[in-house]
Amino acid sequence: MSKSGKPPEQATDRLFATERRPEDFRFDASVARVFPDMIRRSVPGYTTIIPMIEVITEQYVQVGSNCYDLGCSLGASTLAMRHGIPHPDCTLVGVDNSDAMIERCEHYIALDDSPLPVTLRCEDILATELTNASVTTLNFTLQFVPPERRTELLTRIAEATRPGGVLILSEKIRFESERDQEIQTRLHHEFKRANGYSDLEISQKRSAIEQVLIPETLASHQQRLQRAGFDRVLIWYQCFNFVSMLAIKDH
Ligand code: GEK
Repeated sequence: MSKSGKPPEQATDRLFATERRPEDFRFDASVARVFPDMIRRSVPGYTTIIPMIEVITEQYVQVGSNCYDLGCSLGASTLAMRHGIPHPDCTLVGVDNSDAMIERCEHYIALDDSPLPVTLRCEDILATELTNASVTTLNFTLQFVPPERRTELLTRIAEATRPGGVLILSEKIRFESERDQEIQTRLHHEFKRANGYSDLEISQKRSAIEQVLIPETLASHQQRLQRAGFDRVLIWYQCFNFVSMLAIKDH
C-alpha cells in the first residue's frame, strides 16, 4: 500500500510537484511506486499501445519460439504479450535493469491469471541473451539506451529473430524541423497539463529527463532498423511526438 492507503497501482505521481534539487532521472523505488500513473499521464497513446501489443503479438508469435519484453518495468507490455501468446510451448522473458521495477513486476505477473510462465531477468538489455525470437518488444526503452549502443542492440535483436518475426519499437521522437518540434512539444505538454500536471512538474521532469532520454527522428529509427537486419518498418501508431513501429524480418 502507498502512504495514501491506495494500492500501489493507483499511487499518484507527485515526484516533481515541489521544488527539488536538479538531478538526472533514475528508475528507482520512488519511480517504480508511482510508475503506472506516471506513464499513463505522461505518454500520449500509452493506454492504446498496450492492448495493441497483445494484438500484434498474437499475429506474429511462432510455435516453440521465445518472446522478449526489453525494459519491461512493471510488466504492462509483458502481460499484453503474455495474453497474446496462444502456444504453451513459447517462452516469455521480461528484462529490466532496475531492481525496484523487477521486484514489483514479479508481483503483477503473479496476480495475472494467464498460465504461460514468465521469466524475469534483472539485467542490462545490452547484455541479455536473445535467441530464437518471434516477437520482441521495446516499448519506450530504446530511448534510454546510449545512442552509440543502439545499433548494436537492434542488430542483436534482428539476428536473434526468426524469419517472419517482428520487433515492436515504441519511442518518443524528435522532429527535423524546429517548428514541428516546437508544435509537437507544446501539444505533449498540453496533454500532461490536461492530465493534472502543473507547469512546475512539467518543467522539473523535463530537466531531469533531458540527459537520460535521447529522442531521435523517425527517419533515423527507420534507417537503423533496416541496417540492423529488418526488412520492413511500418508505423502503426503515432500521437504527437510518440510513435510505435513494427519492424518485420521477412527472411
Ligand atoms: C511498459 N515497457 O510499461 N537495460 C534494462 N532495462 C533498461 C535499460 C537497460 N539498459 N535502460 C532502461 N531500462 C514498459 C515501459 S519504461 C519507459 C518502459 C518510460 C528500463 C528502465 O529501468 C525502465 O523500467 C524501462 O526501461 C523504460 O510498457 O519510463 O518512459
